[in-house]
Amino acid sequence: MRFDVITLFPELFAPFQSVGVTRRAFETGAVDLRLWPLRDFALDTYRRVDDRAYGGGPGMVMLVEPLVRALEAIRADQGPAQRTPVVLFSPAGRPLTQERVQRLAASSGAVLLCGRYEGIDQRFIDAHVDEEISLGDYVLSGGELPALTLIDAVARLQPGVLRDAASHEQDSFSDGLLDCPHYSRPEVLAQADGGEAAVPAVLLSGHHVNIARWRRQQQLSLTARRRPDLIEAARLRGDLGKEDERFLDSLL
Ligand code: 4F9
Repeated sequence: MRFDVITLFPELFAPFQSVGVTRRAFETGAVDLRLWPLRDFALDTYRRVDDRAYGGGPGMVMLVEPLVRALEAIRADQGPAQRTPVVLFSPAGRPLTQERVQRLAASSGAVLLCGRYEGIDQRFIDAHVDEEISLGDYVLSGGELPALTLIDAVARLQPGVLRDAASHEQDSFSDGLLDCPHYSRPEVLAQADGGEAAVPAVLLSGHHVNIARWRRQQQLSLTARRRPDLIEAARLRGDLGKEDERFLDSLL
């Protein structure tokens, strides 16, 4: 799959090309990241990509024409068979979910448009943007961090990118619930107050059925406490069985 990123700050993407899961996704060719520096597509010799807003007010607006020229260059590079949808990161978009990430991970990719300044001329959005995505109800100084967030979330789902192929089947949200707690050595941890923090005994029991049940119950109780909306959604999808419902009842 490919991501074509339109940005004023391509250098922000470099660290992710040299470390971790994203590096592996780029090296194996699972994800083809292409950066399109917006300033290269400016019309004038000052390489202007923004201007004042009609109607007045503070802040600058990203100009239509450089964006159109960047998108034309991407379309020419892709060829007609590989046209991918244009995604804009904006607080006005639909919230990003793991379900959306999974669908994108199975697709041929997207053009990621990273906004800066107060906004983008609405005429470009109306004509060319297929989907607006929000990371949450807060304002950032641009769309680069959301783009990197999306690329990371998608990259780790590509076959052969995670060291352990099963590890994302356990992730929070992969079954619509929060993840269970995890423990490693030592079995008993000395604490500053003189007490001890032990690993839950069931995890040392070697009894795989009991361990699986304990983990499921931990997921259910954590999700019920922190994110009751996710319990309701799982119920509506039919993802909760009789045993799950009995356990949830026992928490009240
Ligand atoms: C984008 C904030 C997505 C949250 C883009 C300023 C943004 C954002 N989610 N804020 N530009």
